[in-house]
Amino acid sequence: MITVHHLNNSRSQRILWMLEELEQPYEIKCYERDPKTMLAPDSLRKVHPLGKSPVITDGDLTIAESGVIIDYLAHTYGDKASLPAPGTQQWIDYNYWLHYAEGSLMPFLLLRLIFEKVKASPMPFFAKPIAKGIADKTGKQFIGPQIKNHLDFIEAHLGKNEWLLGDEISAADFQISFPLEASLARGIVGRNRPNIRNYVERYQARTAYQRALEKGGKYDFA
Ligand SMILES: N[C@@H](CCC(=O)N[C@@H](CS)C(=O)NCC(=O)O)C(=O)O
Repeated sequence: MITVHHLNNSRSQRILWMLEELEQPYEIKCYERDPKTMLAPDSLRKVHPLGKSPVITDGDLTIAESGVIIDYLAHTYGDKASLPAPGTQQWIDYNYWLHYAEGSLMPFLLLRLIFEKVKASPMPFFAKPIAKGIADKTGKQFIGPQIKNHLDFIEAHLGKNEWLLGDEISAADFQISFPLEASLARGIVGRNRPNIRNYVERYQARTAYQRALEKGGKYDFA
């Protein structure tokens, strides 16, 4: 039996969505973020030394990193016929989007979140304008343009493709859901991105997505 070690408001929501799409039985073990630090509880380290979510166990296997989990589930429980053959452009595109979400897009969203937190953190009054100045400058000159570059790219891609890999939903769509949902929730994706908005709305309306939401508990990004 697959066990999903699920942290509230986190990337593990996309694993629940995938398992619901696959109609694969699984159980959920829930973990709650510390409301102050937002970190996962130490008990998650018993499953994997980094103590991050998602992690799944399946029999003797312990699998961390959402890209690896999604790829494992697609190959183990998915429709093998729909998986792209190694060496083809489809296979490269599948792997590209699977790695892209965590490897290229998430780091800039995380940087933005960190600098926003720095600005809002309590600090001596004389340090506040300095911290705000550094955060604003970094945001304007580096992080903001990088995020715009990525969102322009995704917006253009979704203008030409219903799903990331074309006409059919695939594992790559589960993987990109978290950064897009976090971007929408934080107002980073605005009204000027109709393709991203429609794409997210389209998959969030799927019954499997709705079932995953019910099972996963609190998730602020849907
Ligand atoms: N690249 C990893 C990131 C895992 C990760 O950082 N997960 C966050 C939740 S979205 C987490 O566990 N945060 C709690 C913590 O760092 O203590 C993946 O995609 O699985």
